[in-house]
Amino acid sequence: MITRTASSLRPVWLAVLAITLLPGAAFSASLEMLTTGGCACCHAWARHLREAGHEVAVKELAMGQLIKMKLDAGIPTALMACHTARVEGYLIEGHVPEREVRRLLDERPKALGLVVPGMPVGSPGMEAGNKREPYEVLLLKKDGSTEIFARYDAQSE
Ligand SMILES: [Cu+2]
Repeated sequence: MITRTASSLRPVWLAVLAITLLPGAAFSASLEMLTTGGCACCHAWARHLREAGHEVAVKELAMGQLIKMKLDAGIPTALMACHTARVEGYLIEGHVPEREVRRLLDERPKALGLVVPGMPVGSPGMEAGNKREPYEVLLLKKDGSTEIFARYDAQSE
């Protein structure tokens, strides 16, 4: 009787242990990435998100449509990058590292989303060996202003 009780409790105990040891391991977001056809670095960024456990649906638009969508969404021209993703009411513009997307969804600030303007060498999807130019991840507010959300230093070799 005692043996039977112990063995029936074991799966529960293991599940509790797994949850305790792996916080956030089950976190998986569903993104939609809007891009133009043939954008290799956009797809490389999508792969970076998928490798971290997220789902990324890809929708290809004509360049004009994509830019119109960005403008309509409130992304200033100066901050635009190659692709725009949507996730849980936020916009992710450009090569934003997955850890910042995760932090955004964790902290849920009042904002349009995150932006990495242009396409910095060494950002996720823009890998070039171990080289990285310094870049910032910006939190884009609804009024068009930005705040530094994260900073990535230069790296060489
Ligand atoms: Cu790109």
